[in-house]
Amino acid sequence: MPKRILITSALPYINGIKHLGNLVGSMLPADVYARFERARGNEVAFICATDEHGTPAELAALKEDQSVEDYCARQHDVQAQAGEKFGLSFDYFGRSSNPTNHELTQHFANVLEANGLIEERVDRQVYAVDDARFLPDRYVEGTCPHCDYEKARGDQCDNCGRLLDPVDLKDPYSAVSGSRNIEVRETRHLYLLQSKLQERVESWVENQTTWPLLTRSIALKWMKEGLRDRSITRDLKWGIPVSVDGNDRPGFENKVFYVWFDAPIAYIASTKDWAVASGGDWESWWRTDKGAEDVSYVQFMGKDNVAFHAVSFPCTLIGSEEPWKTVDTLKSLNWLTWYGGKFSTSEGRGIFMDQALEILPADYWRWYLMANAPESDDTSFTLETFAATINKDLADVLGNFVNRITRFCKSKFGEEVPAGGEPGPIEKKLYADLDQRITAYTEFLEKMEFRKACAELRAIWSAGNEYLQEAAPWAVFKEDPAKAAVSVRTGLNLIRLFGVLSAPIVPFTAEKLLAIFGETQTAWPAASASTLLTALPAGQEFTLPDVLFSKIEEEQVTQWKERFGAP
Ligand code: B3M
Ligand code: ZN
Repeated sequence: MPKRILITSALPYINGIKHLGNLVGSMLPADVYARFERARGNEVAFICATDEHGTPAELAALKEDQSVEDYCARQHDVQAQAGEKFGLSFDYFGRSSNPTNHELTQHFANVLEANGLIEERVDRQVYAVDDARFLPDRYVEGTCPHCDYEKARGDQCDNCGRLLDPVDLKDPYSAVSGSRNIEVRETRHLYLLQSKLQERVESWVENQTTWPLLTRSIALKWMKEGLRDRSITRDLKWGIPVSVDGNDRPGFENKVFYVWFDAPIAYIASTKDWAVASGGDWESWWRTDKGAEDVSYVQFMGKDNVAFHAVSFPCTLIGSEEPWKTVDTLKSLNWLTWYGGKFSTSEGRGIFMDQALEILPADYWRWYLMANAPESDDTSFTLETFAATINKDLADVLGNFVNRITRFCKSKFGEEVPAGGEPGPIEKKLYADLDQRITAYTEFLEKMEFRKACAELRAIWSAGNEYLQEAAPWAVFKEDPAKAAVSVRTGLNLIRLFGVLSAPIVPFTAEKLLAIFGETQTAWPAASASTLLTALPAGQEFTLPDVLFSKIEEEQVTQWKERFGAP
């Protein structure tokens, strides 16, 4: 029976194209997992979207002199295209600003209120007299009360990393106009009474025994500190209105929901948009009364997003008292750093998705990023280790193997799988080795331990090289052509098997490997290596592939270091 697997990646924020750190933090591992589960014959819904509300969107639009609507529409397309070029196989890449998300967000707010979980409270907020507006979150900057950094933003200090309340900033000024004519004024907001949900959410978290350690410990820490009521509205124009026609809430005409309230709801809304566009049934993925009870739901995200997914979003879902599907497995990743420092969208530091593809094909990045995924710790990206990894793993090991065997076959047997001979002891040794490794590789992917999975895949490629080295068909060909035929046939079958196994991680390369034999898509191997490596029949034609990977030269590294401002 195929399983039904719902996969969501944290929604990339709309303010500009994402860097490699964002990519490996959620979208890429989610894609690898989605591709793997599809290959195993499972039914997958892989959903993502741009996260479009909040102050960073408005500020970015302002900077580019565009309306926020136009800015978001354009940036959505830019991100959708970059994702496609990276091979991110979303079933749907939606937008949190879509009407469906407006409806669902308002729906949740209404039911939460009906359940006694929402309350109006009067807040003190930073107000810019000259701008005639409140300055929530990033609209206000000033000096950090903890470390005296002078450009701290209202919601967070980039220097010491602490979360801030805008009213605590020293010497505040407006990020919009620079005005220092600032007051603190009273304003009404909606509060979600998370404190009332403490028991229900805590027992739900405690039941999540399959969550990885990192996730679980973050969630339990929040539980221990006690859930605090949080404001879910902001004094902004861009966003999902609180007050809508026919449902007027006096005093909330110029307010919208807080971006972190509506963004996770966009997972549901985007699934719905997808279903509407493709004729599917979204409720069977999200409503446990409509079939979702047997869905396995996996979320991918960077570690800074865990609290929102392990606590806040569950508060919304559980507090609604409606039968919504909640997450089963929450895979969170640490940071990828740029030479030990921060990748930064606002400061343009590091390599961004579009730039990466300008210099090398997607699979080079996909391989390096997944093989070095920041799973157990933060991991430093450097162009030097990147080049070394590509040259060794992709060019020397995988590329060279394919090149060598196909060219040798062509020169001695022609462009078809050679006949003759029977597998002997070295083949049997290879089968046994691969049986073990394929099982391990499959298990690592299943458990989403990507670094280990990549190490195993690399070992599988190497096993091919070692086999060829030992069988040495070029040396035995003269005396025993049948024996050479066996190793060449095995080698060609290995290429095909590499194609199947590598597909979740380096899909474009996998496609090329399979195309050598005129194949396109193959299911995850269920058989043992002895069957897998005798799958291509003698006489089967193949096409000589172009060189799969070119090595990265030292001058290129030097050039890129300069271009991307590497230290
Ligand atoms: N947009 C991640 C970020 O930009 C945030 C994720 C939302 S997931 C619902 O840091
Ligand atoms: Zn600080």
